[in-house]
Amino acid sequence: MGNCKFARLSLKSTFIWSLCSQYSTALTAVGRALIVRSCQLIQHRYVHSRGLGASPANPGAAPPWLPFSRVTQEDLAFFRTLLPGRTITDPDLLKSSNVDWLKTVEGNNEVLLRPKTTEEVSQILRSRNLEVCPHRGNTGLVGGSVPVFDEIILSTSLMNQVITFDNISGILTCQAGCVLKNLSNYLEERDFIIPLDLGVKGSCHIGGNVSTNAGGLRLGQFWVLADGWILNCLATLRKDNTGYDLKQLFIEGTLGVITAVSILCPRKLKAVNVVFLDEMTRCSSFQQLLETFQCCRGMLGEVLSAFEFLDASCCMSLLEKHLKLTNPITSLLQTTGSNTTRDEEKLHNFLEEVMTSSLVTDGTVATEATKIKALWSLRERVTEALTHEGYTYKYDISLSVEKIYDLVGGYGHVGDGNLHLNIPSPFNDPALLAAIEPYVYEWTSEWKGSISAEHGLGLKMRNYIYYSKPSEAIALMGSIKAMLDPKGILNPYKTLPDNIH
Ligand code: FAD
Ligand code: 2HG
Ligand code: ZN
Repeated sequence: MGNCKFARLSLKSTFIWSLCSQYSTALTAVGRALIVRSCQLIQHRYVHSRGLGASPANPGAAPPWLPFSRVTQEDLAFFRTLLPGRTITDPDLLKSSNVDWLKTVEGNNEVLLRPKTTEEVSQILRSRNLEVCPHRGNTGLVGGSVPVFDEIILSTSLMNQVITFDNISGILTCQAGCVLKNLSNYLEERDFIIPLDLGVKGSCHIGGNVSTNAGGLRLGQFWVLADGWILNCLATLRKDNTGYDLKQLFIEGTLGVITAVSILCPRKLKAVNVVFLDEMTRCSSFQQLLETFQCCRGMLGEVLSAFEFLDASCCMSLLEKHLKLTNPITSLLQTTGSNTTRDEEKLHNFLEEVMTSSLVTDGTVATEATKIKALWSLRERVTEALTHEGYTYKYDISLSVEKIYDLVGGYGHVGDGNLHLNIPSPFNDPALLAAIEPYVYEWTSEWKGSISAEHGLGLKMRNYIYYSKPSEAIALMGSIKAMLDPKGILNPYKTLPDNIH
């Protein structure tokens, strides 16, 4: 990663980048292997530590433990009667549910519950008044899906049924624990698609997607509030402008548990093309990529369905090294339309235009499903490749699209102005962290960007919310939380800062 476009970087970001390269080259092979192994260990282990709390100087620190009640034998007896065979207390079975996907946060939960119905979720919350952490896929990247101390894990893994699908309106209603890929297969068989595609679609579930607001896809939901109250807002209407839009509130399991969702699904279109463009390796300018993007929007218009970029010098070497995936790309675009001949002609004209104007030096078009999948893997598997590097400092920022490459390179969703900036290091090092933070947040805030474009705040980012939202808005969020969850039992320590001021 060390040779990424130094000339374009500001002084501070050059410092960050050069630190990264020093760290990755200065270690001997043996030392590196040892350090990498120790990095597999957990960054935030709050077990028994009862964290002292974050401070302005250390906003990423453990939150203070809140004195919730412990699970008693009476609670367990109640759960076992309510959920026979679905109340898990075996420490071996609980292990993986206590650790997040990145292996950076670990809780010390002793009970995992697997309800099957909304009514059971309601009973769990209403009757016992214990703090819960809802989860399912556990692919969240900000430590929201695992307990921080000993919160009960409420898993929706058995709430995995499609309830209805209307093939006239395209509205799907299903339980919250349906795996995204299963829903996608279900819909494809009916000539529809789920309007969201993530690299982890085989693991994440629709309830997790909706509660992290991935893809903004919800029409309506069924929620259970902290006191067990069931709220049915499972709209199956495309238009409904009656009152406040409550569905946007149910973020990261902090205000309610989502038990079912309704989603508007588009028809599956037959003509799909994926193109990778080679512009930056030779022309080496993000400005050129933006010009290509502009041209693409103009010439492909309504059929353009994705425009992603990867910094070839950073991301492709990781893919090659850890996953043996080669064939470097720098940007990837997808068109989805209904008319194969017309779409291919549009694409052909676009490619001719960008190559004639020297914005692009090369391009490969894939129309066949396996090749399309292979090209998407190059983009989607960067996150996985990074996990082999040891420790990764992860940032997920959004700002106006022409600014996204001014900080440092990375990869992301150009169309959304969303940059995933990942800085790998052989180990979790306070000196490196101090070089990166709060600079990244300050810079993003200065340019009116968001410090969490799509992954949410969870545990790790909760205290950074002030960089993206005014104090008044955060105070209002605190009031909403206090009203809907007065005892603070729903996914405590997540989303909102430790101190609201
Ligand atoms: P979990 O991780 O289990 O939970 C996530 C959060 O939602 C937690 O706070 C949890 O408490 C809460 N929650 C879960 N279920 C419920 C429920 N039923 N009711 C209330 N709250 C609940 N995100 C994107 O936006 N775009 C991407 O392209 C993307 N790509 C990713 C690629 C990889 C390789 C990985 C590891 C993650 C990616 N993510 C992406 C992060 C994304 O947030 C998750 O993958 C996904 O949306 C979370 O679903 P999940 O089922 O795993 O939820
Ligand atoms: C993606 O776009 C995901 O691939 C994950 O949002 C991003 O690894 C990341 O930082
Ligand atoms: Zn992303």
